[in-house]
Amino acid sequence: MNSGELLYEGKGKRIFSTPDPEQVVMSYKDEATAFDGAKKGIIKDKGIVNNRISALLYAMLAEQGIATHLVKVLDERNVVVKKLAMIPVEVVVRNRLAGSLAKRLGREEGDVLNPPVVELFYKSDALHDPMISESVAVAMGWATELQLQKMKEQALRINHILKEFFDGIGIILVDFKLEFGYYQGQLLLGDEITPDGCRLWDKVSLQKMDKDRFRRDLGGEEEAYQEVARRIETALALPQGCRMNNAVNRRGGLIGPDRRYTVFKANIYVTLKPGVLDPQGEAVKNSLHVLNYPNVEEVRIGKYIQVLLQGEDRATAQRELEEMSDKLLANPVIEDYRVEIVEVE
Ligand code: AIR
Repeated sequence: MNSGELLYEGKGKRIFSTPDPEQVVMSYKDEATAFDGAKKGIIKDKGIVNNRISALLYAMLAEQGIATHLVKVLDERNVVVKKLAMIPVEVVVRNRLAGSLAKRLGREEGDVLNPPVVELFYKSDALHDPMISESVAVAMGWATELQLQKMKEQALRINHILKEFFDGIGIILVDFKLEFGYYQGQLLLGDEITPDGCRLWDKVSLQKMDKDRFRRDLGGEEEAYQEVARRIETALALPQGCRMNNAVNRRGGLIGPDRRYTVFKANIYVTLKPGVLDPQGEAVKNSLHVLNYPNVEEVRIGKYIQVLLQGEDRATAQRELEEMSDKLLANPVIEDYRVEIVEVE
């Protein structure tokens, strides 16, 4: 699938070059690792499911004003992203006590952390991603104080958005890890947000729906990841497994696996045919006269309809919109309509 050069291979993804030096392809693998690579395995179709989950969440975050590296989904395992200069600092946000923090404090998992905790880790498998302070990151030249402040701010905003979203699909967002990088001077959210890098607990049963199932040999990781994807897709009203159609990404126009879609925004103006009586217009005209606008000669009232639709090309979209107008949006016996595609995203 990838014709580009392999630039980097991580534990969960490969990065390939594209003809555009500013962009790369991120390719999700089924391989699962834990404990910084010490434990290895395969979670069937994890790459496909993670691609779906991450692209949907990033598209949602983008809609809420979070700048991310996502450009477009290529196919079921591959996305095009902006090529970032990565900051080797992992930002972890925690809403509940779990994982390494629970261990550090010698406590059971589960307590609510209020306000949420933000922690920084140095991204290094060899060193097992040690926790670092901000001043270490600054002194080592990994990030400036200002950059770290922006990263933490973004991380908390992302937490706010995701926590609420997951809550709505019956999932507790316990904690998660983010990575950031720079692109043309701009701080962007990079990497992925998937059950590989989040702790997700079912709100009712408190069952784990994330990589802890694999880390702790609980089994059922494949089903758990699928269930997370299913709930996200249901919440975003997407046909399941449709692999991100455009409904979620008005900004970037996500692309499905086998067909290329664009989102078209259309304005449809429906007006009465000349000569057709317009009682509503007449009434408004009379009222305007009463309000002391005696120079109004005629008022004719129409409808303005906005439609967002996805289509393979503009001509097809135009044809479909005209069909819709004929069938439903206008009454062709007494009304004219004009379809105007104003924006192609
Ligand atoms: N994480 C951190 N480094 C790699 C990953 N995947 C994620 C974990 C967990 C959160 O960061 O998946 O959701 C906190 O991890 P920990 O081990 O510090 O408790």
